[in-house]
Amino acid sequence: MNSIAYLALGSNMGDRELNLLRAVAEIGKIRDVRITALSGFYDTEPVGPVTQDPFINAVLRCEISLGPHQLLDELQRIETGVFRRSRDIPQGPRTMDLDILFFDDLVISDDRLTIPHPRLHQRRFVLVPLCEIAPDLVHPLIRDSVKTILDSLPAGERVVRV
Ligand code: PH2
Ligand code: MG
Ligand code: MG
Repeated sequence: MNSIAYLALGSNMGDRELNLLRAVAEIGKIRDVRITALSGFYDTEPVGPVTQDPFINAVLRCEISLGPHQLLDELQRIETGVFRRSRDIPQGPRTMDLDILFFDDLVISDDRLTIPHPRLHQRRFVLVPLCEIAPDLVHPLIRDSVKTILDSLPAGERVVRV
């Protein structure tokens, strides 16, 4: 295990908490991935252009000996294979959304993957659970800790621990 990745989990369709628990179990089953921290689960107001139901969100840390694109392949396999998610409305409702937030301090942008996740620094539903498990983690582009980034956001959408 030679890298550390932080992943965001989100669901706003079906049994949202059960979906997150199932996703954590599936991520734990990936060869070459070991989960080393899991935040609490948060009930969060939907953010973005689409009117939709509230989400449950969480964040986890894992040790991993896959590359970022191999990890993306595994997460997409879980989204489509386990949760039967099909091509859906961008930023719209979903049974499971698994996003890579950070992968070591890599900065990547290609047609499949942008790391760090391009909107994480604006999203309380990511930063609040992330601060629970890694407040001192430094964003490699912004060069501030996630705690500092969260503290500098204006009061925003509802994020409540369940
Ligand atoms: N995901 C989105 C769009 N909006 N809002 C919340 N609260 N949580 C999410 O995970 C979320 C969202 C698209 O990925
Ligand atoms: Mg997402
Ligand atoms: Mg996604």
